[in-house]
Amino acid sequence: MSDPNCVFCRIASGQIPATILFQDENLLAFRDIAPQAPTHIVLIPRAHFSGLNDLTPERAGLVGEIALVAKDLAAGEGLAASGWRLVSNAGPDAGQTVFHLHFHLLGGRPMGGRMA
Ligand code: D5M
Repeated sequence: MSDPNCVFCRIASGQIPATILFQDENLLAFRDIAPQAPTHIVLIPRAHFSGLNDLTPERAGLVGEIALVAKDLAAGEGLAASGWRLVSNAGPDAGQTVFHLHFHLLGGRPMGGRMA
């Protein structure tokens, strides 16, 4: 369930520091190291799997949990009215670089029609 070579597993286990904003037994949320917007938060399950390409019915509940935590974090960042985006890159063409399921919570600037 954890990959010692995975940067997000290492953040989840405390081996790599991160600015952690939320954690419970299933999930972790922390600020992105290379923010693409004034608010850029990464949300992950603690369980290691590559991303949406490996989502199974058994794991699907994690996505709902992530969305709920994202909603609360967005509100805490003052983004509820201005708007925010929750996106997961699945595979190389989408720009996925870390192969542990994660969602980006982005906000604090207009994004218009751009997806990221
Ligand atoms: O997004 C992977 C994201 O992970 C990218 O926005 C940078 C972020 N990242 C990578 N390493 C770290 C650490 N150590 N702390 C915080 N954020 C990190 P992708 O969708 O795979 O391109």
